[in-house]
Amino acid sequence: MDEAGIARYVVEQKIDLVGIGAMTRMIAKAYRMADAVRAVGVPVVMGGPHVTEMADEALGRDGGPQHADAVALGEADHTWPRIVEDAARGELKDIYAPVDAAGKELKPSLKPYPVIPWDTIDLHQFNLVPKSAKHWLQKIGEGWGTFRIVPVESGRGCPYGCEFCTVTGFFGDSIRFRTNESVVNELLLLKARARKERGQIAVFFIDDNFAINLKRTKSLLRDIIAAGAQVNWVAQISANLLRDQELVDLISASGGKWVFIGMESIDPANLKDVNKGFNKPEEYAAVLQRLAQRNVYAITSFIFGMDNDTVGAAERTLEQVRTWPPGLPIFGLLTPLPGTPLYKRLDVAGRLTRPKHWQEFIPFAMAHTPLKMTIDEAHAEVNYGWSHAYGAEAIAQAVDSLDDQPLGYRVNIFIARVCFRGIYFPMLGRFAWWKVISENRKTIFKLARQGFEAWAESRSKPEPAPATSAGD
Ligand code: B12
Ligand code: SF4
Repeated sequence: MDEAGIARYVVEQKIDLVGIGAMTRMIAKAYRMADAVRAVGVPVVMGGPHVTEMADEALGRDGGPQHADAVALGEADHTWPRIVEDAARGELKDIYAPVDAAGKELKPSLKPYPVIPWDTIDLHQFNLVPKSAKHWLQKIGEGWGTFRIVPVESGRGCPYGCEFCTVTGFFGDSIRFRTNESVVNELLLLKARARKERGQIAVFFIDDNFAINLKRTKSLLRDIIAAGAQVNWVAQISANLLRDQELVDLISASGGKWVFIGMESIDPANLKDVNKGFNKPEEYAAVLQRLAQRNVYAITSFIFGMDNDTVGAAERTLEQVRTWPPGLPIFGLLTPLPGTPLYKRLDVAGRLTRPKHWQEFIPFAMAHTPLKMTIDEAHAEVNYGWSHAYGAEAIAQAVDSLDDQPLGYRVNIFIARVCFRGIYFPMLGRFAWWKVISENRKTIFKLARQGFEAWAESRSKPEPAPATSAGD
């Protein structure tokens, strides 16, 4: 919806209160939407990591325009019911803080957790299969009529405190988990739904560091296996925790397919600068090998524009990446998000070039000056990373390196690479898709030929003799 659309919708549906959550990256759009809703006389409450740090901005107390009638600070599990009650009485307050009567901060426990009706809820927004392909894809194997990636939370918090990260400040360093039982029940509901609708479901465990408590994660994965609740899943886990062989075995046995690893840099000096010295670049290769041996692959995330980065950082990183099992490398720029220690350090040093960068959001653009290169050079490094990791040659190389694996794995890595390419090179319009297909035609033909050969081979095998009954 655009601004006019949302205003119309709110009026037509007679909506009395609108809640908007947003990350820093999309806050400018969130404010525009909030302005449109407030213009038709409906109050807006905003929440999430950005307004928690910038409540005055949202409430128009910093000299700028007001966008929200109320702001929910931090985790709003307990404050949301209060907000709704106050709104119904027409007594909305400006700020809702997650504190008890004595003013002490309340961190919601995840032990009692609401049951999400995954068996009946509308899952349309999570579906990646276009409508036009649904009919045909439904008939393949167990059915691919839908492919939904569903976010599931199993715990909150990460105590590591990396300098650029919002999480430790936002959720506090108190780590909380749901019960194994409630997570397993959710997976069972999702699995049954996929089977019933002849579609596929994968789960994205949104925990910031899914294995932050190894003992608990292993016990959850064991319970998933015992209950037969395996679905394909992806999670974020820091590299240091993946040293544990037993954990990797359990990840694979419980349905883990992709692990997102915040590698950030191959330079230990950079890692130390951002308080992520627990990442050891010399062990990245071994970690990725351990995962790949169990057919689990990695989304490896790198940040350029760090203080020790110099021109050529992207190629130096790619030299390493090329020696690792194929995965999905992604590249970003060091971004000072409000409220983070990084923001404060750069602010004090006078290095912020766009202190309110979120108000004029530009994708992949720095908001401060790096120490050993210019801003333009940092932008060029990111461009180099994406262009070279997602060019047709690199994609073909990734697919070929899996030649000893079943066809499904190769198709999987090909589709994933093409989709991830879209993070940096927006895939808008048919022409963009045709261009990608044309550039990668050799790999596509190769995969199609292998698929046809496998199909023909299975057809040429003699039919097994029909079973005879004891009476024949
Ligand atoms: C899942 C996730 C994603 C997914 C989202 C997919 C999906 N379908 O959900 C994907 C992978 C797309 C993603 C992408 C990005 N993400 Co992200 N993501 C997360 C993650 C891990 C979980 C979010 C979540 O669901 N949390 C659980 C819920 C319960 O917490 P919550 O959302 O904060 O909500 C609570 C409160 O904030 C509040 N609240 C939230 N909204 C509202 C609204 C109202 C009205 C009220 C009252 C309260 C309220 O109440 C909730 C309950 O307590 C968070 C980290 C984290 N643990 O939160 C990072 C996080 C939100 N992402 C972050 C970032 C930076 C990004 C990217 C910009 C990364 C990048 N460089 O590209 C992109 C941007 C994407 C875009 N479209 O522009 C940052 C945001 C920091 C910031 N200040 O904005 C976070 C905090 C991680 C971090 N390391 O700092 N992300
Ligand atoms: S390990 Fe990940 S979630 Fe934890 S503080 Fe560092 S970047 Fe944030």
